[in-house]
Amino acid sequence: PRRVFISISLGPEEAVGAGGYNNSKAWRRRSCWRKWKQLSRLQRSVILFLFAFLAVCGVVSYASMGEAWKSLTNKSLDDQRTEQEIPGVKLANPAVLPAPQKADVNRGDYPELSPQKQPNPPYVRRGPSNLQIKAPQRDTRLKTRHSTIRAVEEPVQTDKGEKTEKSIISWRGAMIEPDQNTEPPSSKIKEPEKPSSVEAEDQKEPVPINQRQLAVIEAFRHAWRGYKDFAWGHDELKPLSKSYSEWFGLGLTLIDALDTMWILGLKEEFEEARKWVANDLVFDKNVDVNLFESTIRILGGLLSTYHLSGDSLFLEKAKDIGNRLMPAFKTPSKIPYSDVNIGRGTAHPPRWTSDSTVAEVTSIQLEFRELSRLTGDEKFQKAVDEVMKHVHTLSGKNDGLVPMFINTNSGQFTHLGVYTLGARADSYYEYLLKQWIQGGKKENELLEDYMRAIEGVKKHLLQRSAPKKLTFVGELAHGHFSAKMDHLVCFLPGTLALGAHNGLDADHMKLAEALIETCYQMYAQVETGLSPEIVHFNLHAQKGHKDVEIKPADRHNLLRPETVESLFYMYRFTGDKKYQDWGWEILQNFNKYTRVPTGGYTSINNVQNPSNPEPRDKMESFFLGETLKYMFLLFSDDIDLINLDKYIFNTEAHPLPIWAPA
Ligand code: DMJ
Repeated sequence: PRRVFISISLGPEEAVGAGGYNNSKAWRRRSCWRKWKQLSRLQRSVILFLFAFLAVCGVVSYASMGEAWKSLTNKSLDDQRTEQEIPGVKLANPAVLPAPQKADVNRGDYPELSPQKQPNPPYVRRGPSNLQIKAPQRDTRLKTRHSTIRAVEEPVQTDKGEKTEKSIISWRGAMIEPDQNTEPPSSKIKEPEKPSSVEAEDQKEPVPINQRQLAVIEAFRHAWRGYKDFAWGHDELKPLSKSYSEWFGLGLTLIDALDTMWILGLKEEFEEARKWVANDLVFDKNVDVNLFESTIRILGGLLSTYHLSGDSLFLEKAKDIGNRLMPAFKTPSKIPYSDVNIGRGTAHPPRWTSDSTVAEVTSIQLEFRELSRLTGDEKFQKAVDEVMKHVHTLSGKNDGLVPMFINTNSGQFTHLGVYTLGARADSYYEYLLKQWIQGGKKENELLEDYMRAIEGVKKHLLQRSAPKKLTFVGELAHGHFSAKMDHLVCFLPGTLALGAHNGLDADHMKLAEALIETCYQMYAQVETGLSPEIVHFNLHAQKGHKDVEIKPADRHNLLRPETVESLFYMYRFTGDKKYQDWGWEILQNFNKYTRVPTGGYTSINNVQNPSNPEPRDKMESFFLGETLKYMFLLFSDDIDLINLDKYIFNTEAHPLPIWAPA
């Protein structure tokens, strides 16, 4: 049935139709209330529920928006603080060198290279001071040194092209940003590591270079001029014939000299050499190279230059040569062959034997271990560690002293019974200690072998000469002592001093002091003031005879570094100026008897004839790589110029970083 509604007007103000539009508050309130009353109970419940729900949502979202706002405010405060506290430092890169890749050989494992951790909180600098992003101080100091050189030697030049404090790298050809990374890790493992130049150094006053250091710079420049004019890009300068000799055909002198130029502050020379490395250094060559020599000179030189300059070009080249040398380890015993064809990827022993030299197979470890740390690829370290572990277990040693040869098939020592600290065994002892230091002093087998060997030296090889009672290291051949000492043995005082500095027996230092005196006498007792290659000591006083005797076949001098190297360590650790004075005498005698006026220095045939030392017409690459570098460092009073608590020198004087503790 249809329902009929009747509308009744009760008053004028309420009569919409009669009174027109009424929008008064009272009317609206009453109208709403009426509408509400007209709703069913269900409708009213739904509306009430919706209101309640919206109210709850409102309260909750208000609370969370407050939190977000608060944290936003805090973040921007943090950012401000960060900018104020470490200007110029990218906080995502604390640049802490990692734990050594292989911390403990005893465990036989290879601890992972952990990627660098994020700092927490972000603005806190972490790690020991020597392992952090490099502060501008070092750049400033290097620049100062460089400026000093220019001030003395050349008219003042403007600093054009030099980098400002904002970059990590100063002028040395390589520009890297504070957060520069090496390339991504190889397929094998982990993050690659940063160069050690990316580190902070304590804020210290720059140490100006002195007159003796300037003399070394002058000598270096003279040598370099000869190399540049007559042998550029070749292995060695022949300064008399104004030509060159080739050994591997890889610009050996240039590569060996790179980090010396960096340390001496020779900007232009470094940049020129860098260009050659970038454009002309090619390892894809059908050429046989000696594994040891190319490791210590080329791989070592490239790695240290990478660390000093931060320029990834050198790391790329180091990886290339490192990979090309790896076929040497493919032998039945895993004791590497002496020679590798770096173009063909084949390796072989010398033609006449399947033996390798003990010093050679045990003195490539610092370099390959560092290459693993930098690339994150453990294969390099694994190969060289295997050699050390194997040699550790071998019989045929005599109180820690090793024979000179080892067979690549059987893995056994050969030619037993001859023991020397000279040629073919020397750097075995040096690298025992240096690997132990490089790895953070944890690899106990290395230390054990080193300590035992030094006891072996004391027991079997030490003697005193007459008349001056010089302590020297002779040789032992099938039970017979020989009073013969190679100049090469003069690395030993420096190594002993380094060990003592790192906490080993104090009597190692005493022995080092005695031996460096002997090495100095090997120069001082000779007519030219330069040491021969080999000396024989007199054991009994004879009228008119000095301590040192020289055989005609041994009286050449190859511009070798070992004595100057040890003088450097001795001065660093004792501060005794006599070591600097001895080095200064030696430099002057090199200048007197081996300097070639048209550029370069030459090895000589006869150190006993000052009027005709018989120049040999060859400048060995280690004269620039080692001898002059150690001279420069010896004359320096700046212990931070290659700090020995941060760097370890390889046997070719290329400094590599000591790994940070875990
Ligand atoms: C260098 O190549 C190295 O120092 C090596 O360990 C021994 N021989 C020369 C320098 O004399």
